[in-house]
Amino acid sequence: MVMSNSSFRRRQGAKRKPISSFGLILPVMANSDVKLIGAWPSPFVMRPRIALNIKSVEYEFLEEKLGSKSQLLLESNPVHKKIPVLIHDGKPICESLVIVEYIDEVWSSGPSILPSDPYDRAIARFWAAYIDEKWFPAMRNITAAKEGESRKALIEQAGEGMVLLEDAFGKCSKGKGFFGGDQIGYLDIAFGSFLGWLRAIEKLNGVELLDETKTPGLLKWAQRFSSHPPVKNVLPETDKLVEFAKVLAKYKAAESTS
Ligand SMILES: N[C@@H](CCC(=O)N[C@@H](CS)C(=O)NCC(=O)O)C(=O)O
Repeated sequence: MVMSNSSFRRRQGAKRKPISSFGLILPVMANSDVKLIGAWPSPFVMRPRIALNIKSVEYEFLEEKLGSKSQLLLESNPVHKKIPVLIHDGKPICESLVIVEYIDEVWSSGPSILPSDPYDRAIARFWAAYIDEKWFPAMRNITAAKEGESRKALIEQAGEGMVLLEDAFGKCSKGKGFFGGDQIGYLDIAFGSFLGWLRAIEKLNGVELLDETKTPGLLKWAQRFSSHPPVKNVLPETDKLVEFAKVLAKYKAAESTS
């Protein structure tokens, strides 16, 4: 279940000792002010939320509204004007994967997110860039593409990407449950943040991208990732994203005619 913003804020704001996903009581970081500008449906915003949960860092979630940008967002990310933005002790950090790396470096109150080995780190960054630059744009554009050749090509492209990522999963996980091994790591977060939208796009378009025969490892990984404690309250339910996709499509259509 996805928590409402108010219940989320209550939970995050509560004065309690953070408990890690392993049940350990962690020291509270004194006087650390952490805010995240975001919106619940954004896969990019899910990344720092999962990373903060892994590190048991309490934060205030400042939600942007569809169709408008707050003054704080415009001031904090004047270059791209996009979410997410993490504001740590008044200092803004932009770009979701940059934020995840920052969280990993600043807080040691939970397992490491980036692999410790430099080669593994380079490979994880390589696939994260592939996901953002090639795979996600193809997948996202399936819904907007008109029936016919261009839609078919995008579905094929996204499907081929899934097969490449299935292979990457085999190599990165080294037979364990996550790209990061026994724990969810950088690449799990980079790719897993798109799982909600992947399922919504499958449903909206009657296609199967996560598939028993072509991507058996990813299929099991997706179930494992989605039910992992730092993730499960962040990844929205498929139906909620399907409804949001319809609202977004109407909003974009109205915007293009105005
Ligand atoms: N590369 C950026 C992408 C962030 C992004 O595209 N955010 C979207 C929300 S999902 C946004 O803020 N869009 C508003 C806009 O494009 O004006 C990241 O990883 O943070």
